Amino acid sequence: MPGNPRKLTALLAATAAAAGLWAPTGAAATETAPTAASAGKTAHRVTYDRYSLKVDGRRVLLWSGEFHYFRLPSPDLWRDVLEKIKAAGFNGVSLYFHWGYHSPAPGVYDFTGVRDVDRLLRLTEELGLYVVARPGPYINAETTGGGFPAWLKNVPGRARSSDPGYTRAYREWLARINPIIARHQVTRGGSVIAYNAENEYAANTDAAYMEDIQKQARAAGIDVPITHNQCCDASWTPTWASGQGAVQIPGVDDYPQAFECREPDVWGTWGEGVTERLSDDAPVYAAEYQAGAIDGNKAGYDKCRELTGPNFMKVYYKSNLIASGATMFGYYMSFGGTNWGRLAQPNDVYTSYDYGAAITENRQLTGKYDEFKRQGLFTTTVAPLTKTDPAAAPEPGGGAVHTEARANPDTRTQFVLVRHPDRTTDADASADLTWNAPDGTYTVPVRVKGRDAKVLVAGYDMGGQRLAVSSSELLTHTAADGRDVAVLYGTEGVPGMTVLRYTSKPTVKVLDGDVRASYDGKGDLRLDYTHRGLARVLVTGGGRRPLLLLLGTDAEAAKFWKHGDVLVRGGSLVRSARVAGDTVHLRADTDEAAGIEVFAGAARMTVNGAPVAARRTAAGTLTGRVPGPARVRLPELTGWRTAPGAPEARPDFDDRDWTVADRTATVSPIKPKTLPVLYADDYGFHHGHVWYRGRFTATGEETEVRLNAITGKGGSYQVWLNGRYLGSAAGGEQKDSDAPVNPDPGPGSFAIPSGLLTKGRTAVLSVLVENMGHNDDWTADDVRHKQPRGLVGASVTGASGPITWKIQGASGTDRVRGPLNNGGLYGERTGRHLPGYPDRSWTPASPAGRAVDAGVTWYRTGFRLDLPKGHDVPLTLRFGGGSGAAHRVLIYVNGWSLGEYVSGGPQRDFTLPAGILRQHGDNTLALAVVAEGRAAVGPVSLNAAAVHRGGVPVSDVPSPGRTS
Ligand code: IPT
Repeated sequence: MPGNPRKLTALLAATAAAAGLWAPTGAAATETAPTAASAGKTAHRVTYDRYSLKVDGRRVLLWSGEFHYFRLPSPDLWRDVLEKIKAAGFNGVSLYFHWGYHSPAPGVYDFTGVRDVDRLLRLTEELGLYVVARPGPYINAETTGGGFPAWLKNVPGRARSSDPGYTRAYREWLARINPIIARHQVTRGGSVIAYNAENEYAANTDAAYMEDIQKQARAAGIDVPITHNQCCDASWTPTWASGQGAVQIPGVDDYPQAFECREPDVWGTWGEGVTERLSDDAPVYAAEYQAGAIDGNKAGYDKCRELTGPNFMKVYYKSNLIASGATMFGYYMSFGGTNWGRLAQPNDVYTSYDYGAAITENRQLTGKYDEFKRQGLFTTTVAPLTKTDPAAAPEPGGGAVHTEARANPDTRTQFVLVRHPDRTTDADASADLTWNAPDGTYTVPVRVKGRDAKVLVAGYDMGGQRLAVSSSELLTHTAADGRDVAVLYGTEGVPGMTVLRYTSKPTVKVLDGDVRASYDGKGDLRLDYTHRGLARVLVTGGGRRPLLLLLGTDAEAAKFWKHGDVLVRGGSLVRSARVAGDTVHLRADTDEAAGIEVFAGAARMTVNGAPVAARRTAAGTLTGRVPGPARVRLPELTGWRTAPGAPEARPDFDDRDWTVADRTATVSPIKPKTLPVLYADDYGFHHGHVWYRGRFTATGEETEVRLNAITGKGGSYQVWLNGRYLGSAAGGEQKDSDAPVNPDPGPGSFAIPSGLLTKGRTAVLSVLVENMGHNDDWTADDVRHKQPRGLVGASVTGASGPITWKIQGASGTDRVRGPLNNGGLYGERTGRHLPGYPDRSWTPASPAGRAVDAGVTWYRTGFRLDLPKGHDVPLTLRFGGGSGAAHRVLIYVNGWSLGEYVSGGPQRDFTLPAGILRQHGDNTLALAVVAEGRAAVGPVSLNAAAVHRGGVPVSDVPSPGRTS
């Protein structure tokens, strides 16, 4: 993440030329996303015009949420999250593919296990979610190296350019990922509807490179439209809308709230958030629209969720829908996940990438989820939204509200935005709109209470009904059992009116609530009510099929779920609903015993495969009762054993197998302060801690060790001389490529106690340096991402001869867990983090209340889980808070690195995803405590973030133990 993106505008150069075109076709109608039926692999045609994407000529409004499979290392949970995304009304997902996650070394790629993206794409296909595939090669995403493999740091040639070195490298990645994406395209019966080239490619651009990415895609059979996500607004040039390297559908990223989560009430820091049209021939594409925030200032993600909460979503998303006419949306993020392993890019994020998203890191649904559902069900139900032009808005009368409108030129359906003129105000304003709707002119009273906005609809053929106008918002509608069911909603306590058209006087029966109906004799049936609870009105006759109209509040609207034509009310999550014969089959999660109601022609109900007693209601629906969750007891973490973990600090440690560090040149644009080059990446050690051991012949006059280390933000390093701990220092970082290269990064000077060194004897300097992850390459200039990790300068004041160095990082790559999983701590090199490590000889002791010395200390224990079957119990590891010197704790569960606790840091709860965690079996927990002085970690416990009956079946992710 670049800081304020506007800062960089000046760096960027403009290009302009002719637009690339894609065959426009088709009439207005909607297309639902691919369904399981399309698993029969029917090929579809994907086209577009200035209004929208089209599948087989039918228009699609793409409402997608961003999801990072690499931040959820349990493929069965991909289903959980994607089902939740689908149930929120999304019809698509936007997926980054992470080069570095798949490639530990040049020419080596892994697409198995937690990296099985073919499986991910099969799943999107099965669930009927369209995919915007975003394989970079550069992705940013606050992930290490912005998605580049760390080995790219050693490849000469500027990344994100057409330099031959980089070209060879990225073509290798594209040659692997493109064929996987290609076989899952909508055009081959799959889910991929668009392909995004590069990512916010606006600084130091190279059009030949941008063009070549697309050539590589086409050569691999990618034939869906190619898109790009331009940073922030069209002032960022090139936009890739025209000229060499142009894409078919240029889109814009918009983060109007910016990222200051400490001030969640400050709105619009980065502008109005109205997606710009970049091409006359392609739809307006909100490629990344803010749906959360990174927590650079460590306010905690709940504050980020507030900054981007339901009110912001109402005001900004609805404003954008009407002001921009966009029909392609990617909300970043729908679920953020975890920077497990060493996935984080250290400047902006820590272990959690919760992002303040609608679905939390622990896969829980929030108030933002409800708002997504309210908006998503609407945008993906109402077909005329796929083709709209700006239209005259109803006059707001004397009232203090702002109106803005769009209309479908074919159906004449109107969409009217109603909000405060100043989006950030929390006033309570009312107005009577004079609305020239397709069916007549109406006076429509509206009220905007607080930070809110509404999109009202007029002149809409709602199934078999005609909605003339309404001051309530439309959630969705279905047709089942020979009648229509429609849900309208509005602010609690605020009056509403709805006009429906009939050819003769219909019969109105108010089943529930207080609704007054009047028929004007000329076709208008007017309903007046106040939004309170859920009112039910049955309208029959009048020349139309029956309508069950449900009038609710925001909260009531959020209780609905829609799967195909089955509308369901209740349950904490309804994953799927299907009617077969006279039975409706639901897959649902419940948090408490509660009613569940189905608005479809069925007489029986099953929930999660089990029959549920159900009865028909007066409203012609079916209600059943579902049980709540079982009680869960979690084990205490006991039986700990401990062992010291920094033998490398001892002068007699055997480092015979270590790599000699004697290089004198580096590819990095940042040059070392002293030689030899000690950059960890240059010796093939890319992730986690590295150890250095330097030897020199002592003069006895030495006074000070002076070092410089780059760890990335938040890291530290530790120094021993002849086994004596000299202390620690903060690791440096090269913050921003706009700033001059820091000449003295991560400095540390360590006084040498007199008498420690003896003249003529070999002295051994041991240095442990953490690597917090690699910087991104947002500005495409190599300065950030190729900045080194490890020591960049070393000298001993008073020494006369040279220091000879050896270096050791991670030994080999864990085949299953991947290259980012572990670093070069002694315990990591010897498998102490793995299941089955023989720790019997270790000292029994728990981390709670026990102090450790500076350096590295390991703890291990095991625990058995037997969570109730058919439940979802997301667990976290909770750090109660320690004391003493600064310390950090690497967390390993069944050998998987699930995060780093940092004393005084923002995160105390660490997500332990089911699958990595054996929910019914034995688990191994290993902690590596790296302390800068004497410190106590404090209590560590298991904690349930929630208990749901339901969930998805989760099988254990293979977690090989120590073999030797
Ligand atoms: C934009 C990136 O495209 C995306 O990868 C991610 O970094 C996101 O922002 C922030 O979380 S960068 C834009 C905010 C300038």
